[in-house]
Amino acid sequence: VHHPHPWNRSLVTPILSPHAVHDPQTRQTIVRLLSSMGSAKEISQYLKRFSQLDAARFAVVKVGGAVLRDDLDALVSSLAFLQDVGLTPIVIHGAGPQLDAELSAAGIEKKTIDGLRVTSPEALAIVRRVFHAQNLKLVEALQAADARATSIVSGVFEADYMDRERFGLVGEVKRVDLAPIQASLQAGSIPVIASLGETVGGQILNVNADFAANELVQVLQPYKIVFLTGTGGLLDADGQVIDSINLSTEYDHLMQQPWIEGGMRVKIEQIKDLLDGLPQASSVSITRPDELAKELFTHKGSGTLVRR
Ligand code: X2W
Repeated sequence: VHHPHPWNRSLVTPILSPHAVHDPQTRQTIVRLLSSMGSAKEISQYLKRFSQLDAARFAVVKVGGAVLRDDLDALVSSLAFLQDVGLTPIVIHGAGPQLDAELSAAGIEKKTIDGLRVTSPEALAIVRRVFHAQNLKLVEALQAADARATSIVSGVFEADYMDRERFGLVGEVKRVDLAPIQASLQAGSIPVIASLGETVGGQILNVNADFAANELVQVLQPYKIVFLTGTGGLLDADGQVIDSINLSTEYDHLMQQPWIEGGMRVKIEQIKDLLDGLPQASSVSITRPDELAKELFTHKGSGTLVRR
């Protein structure tokens, strides 16, 4: 991860959450509703803190393709709930398993290098179609739940070829254009962003959704970064969700543990890189879609909280 886009920062113009719950009575009602999860006092504190942030700085929520496939209802309820309490998360999603299925159905063999999908021109046509379909599926499900959501499948990630020889039509993000996101936030609508990129010349490229989320986060500098996954957190040696990780004190020790496997090691390294570029107050949560509110609004939380 590299963050060489200082010019992008100036694009972040403050917008106060247009639907933020400033009305004390509404706030009370919400707090009462939430209080089964934690104490009213703590929920109220979190709600107040989140409501005071610029709309673009509340939260970036990365949703993996597996969550769209397996847990759409819980995802939609959790995102719609945030909107009900006046908060607008910025959602970016992948489509990994759906791409696997559709490419395989088309007789295209899967090939990845370093976790990235080698993407031929024939594959790209399917990648685009699948990304659009998954994006629309989430947006429509949100709208069916009376939430406002905006489909964004282009115009955010200016990309360049990662390495055309090795990966084909795979992109590396060079610049993030926040205009489509800002427009959505201004309308109090949840931006739902697909991780497709395009070159200056207009070539669409396949971008890994975690990479795209990281680039978006570097530009937006949000307070919360949430990765929604089926496993609901980072797992320890016994397959139990790790409650929290404080990178400044635990990183070296953690990375020496023999039980940390390759995939998990990479994930922790990525999160460290991500947090290194953010204000001290920002933190990363990895949790399940149905536990999002609990993670955001209670001290106890849910899933794995990573700070530095
Ligand atoms: C990814 C994009 C989808 C993705 C791919 O083709 O699978 C590259 O590998 P998840 O569900 O978030 O993993 N792109 C270049 O990242 O989806």
